Amino acid sequence: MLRTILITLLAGFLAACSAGDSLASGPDPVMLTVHGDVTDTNRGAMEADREPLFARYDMAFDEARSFTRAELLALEQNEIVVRYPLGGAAHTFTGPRLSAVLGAAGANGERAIVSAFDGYQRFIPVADLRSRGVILALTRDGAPLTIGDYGPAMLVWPRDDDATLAGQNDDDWVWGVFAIEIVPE
Ligand SMILES: Nc1nc2c(c(=O)[nH]1)N[C@H]1C(S)=C(S)[C@@H](COP(=O)(O)O)O[C@H]1N2
Ligand SMILES: [Mo]
Repeated sequence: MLRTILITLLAGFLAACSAGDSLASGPDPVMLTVHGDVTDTNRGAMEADREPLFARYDMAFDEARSFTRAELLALEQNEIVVRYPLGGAAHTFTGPRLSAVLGAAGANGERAIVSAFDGYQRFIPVADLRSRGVILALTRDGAPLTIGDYGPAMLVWPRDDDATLAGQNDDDWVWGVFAIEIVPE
């Protein structure tokens, strides 16, 4: 009994040490920023002089909700098995539902502007993102999405399971997602 307690304490101590903020093992970087009409924020204004990607796409904000990969993985993970690209082979994607991500950000507007590294943007009704079971996929066939393929995150829709989405094209399957702006309409 005592031995178990000591081992538990030691394990906790070691975990606390390795969770430290060293350069080698520090917290993972932010990979998604939700801005615009959001209430549950955790960061301040966009700073154009040190945030050139936001600046490049004119993403100015006074506050926003940022998510690290770990924070996205801490939300409930859902799986969608679906053929992508349209007409292609089925793949298994996992990640949090957009409803959970937008919920965590306290998103209130009507539309979301989903933006990717390459400047590709889609305006998508928030109601669709909340109700359709669409996920912000972080893995495909068990492997993390990577910057260079579809990563770090991609919108994946359950079009093979939901008859009302059947035949949906790939336009709203945004890959390389790094920002979502919530706008009134
Ligand atoms: N980031 C990003 N996502 C994107 C696109 C894109 O150009 N950039 N194109 C969309 C469209 S129109 C299609 S058909 C599919 C496949 O596009 P791809 O051939 O560029 O991969 O990705 C969708 N998601
Ligand atoms: Mo397309």
